[in-house]
Amino acid sequence: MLALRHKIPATVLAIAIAGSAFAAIIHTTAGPFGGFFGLWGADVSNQQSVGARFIPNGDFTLTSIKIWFMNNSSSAHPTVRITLRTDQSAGTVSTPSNTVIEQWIFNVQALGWSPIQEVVLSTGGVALHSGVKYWVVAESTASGGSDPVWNFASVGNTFSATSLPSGVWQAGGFGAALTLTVEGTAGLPNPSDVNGDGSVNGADLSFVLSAWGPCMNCPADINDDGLVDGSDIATLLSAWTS
Ligand SMILES: [Ca+2]
Ligand SMILES: [Ca+2]
Repeated sequence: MLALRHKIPATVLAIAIAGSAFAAIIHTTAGPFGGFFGLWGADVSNQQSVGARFIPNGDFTLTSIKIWFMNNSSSAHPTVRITLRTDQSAGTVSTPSNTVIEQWIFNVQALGWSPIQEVVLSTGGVALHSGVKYWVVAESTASGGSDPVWNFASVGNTFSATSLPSGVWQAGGFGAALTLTVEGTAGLPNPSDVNGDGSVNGADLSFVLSAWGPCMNCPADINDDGLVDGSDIATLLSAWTS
C-alpha cells in the first residue's frame, strides 16, 4: 500500500548522520524519495508490517541499522518495533521468518511528512554471514492514518515484502525501495568476546567467572555446552587480545 505525501522538505536530503568510523556499510540505499505528489513510503500499521531484505557480501558483526521514517500523525509519535530476522524461503518466494535475531522498540521521532532517520544499535555479537538472506521488519500497533511510514528510496536495490492484516507475508520485489542502511564490523563476532566490545580481556574473564556453573544459551558459555567452567576459560585465554 503506497502512501503519497504532498510535502518535500528541502532540507531532508541534507540530513545525514555520520556512522562510526570503524563501521562498514553492509547494505545501503539512497535517502527518502518523492515525486511530483510528494514523498513516498510504506505504511507500518496494525494492518501491515513491512520488511526489507539484505544479503551481506562478506562476514560481518552487526553494529547498527538506519531507516528513514515519516509519520501519518502530526501530533503523536507512534511506536514501531524493528526486528532483524532470518529468511523463510518457500519455493522461490522469499519472505521474513518468525525467527527474531535482535529487536528494537521505539517511538518514531518524525511528526507529519518530514522524515527523520532512525538509528538502532546492536547490543553486539550478532553474526551476519556472507551470502545469507536477512530481513529487517517494521511493525506497529498504530492504526492507519496515525501510523509510521517507512520512506521509499530512489534506487530499487532492496527486495521488500509486506504482510496482510492476517499477518501472512507476501513477497514484493525490488521496485519499492525502502530506505535502509545496515552497518557492521568486518568479520564474525568472536565468541570469546562475551561482552561484545571487540576485545578479549579481563572484562570478559570477569564476566565468565561471574556466570560460573550451569548456564544455557548464555554468552559466558563460550563453547556452548551448557556449563560455564574451565574449558570456557581456556578458550577465552587462547583468544586473549589485550
Ligand atoms: Ca570483550
Ligand atoms: Ca562451556
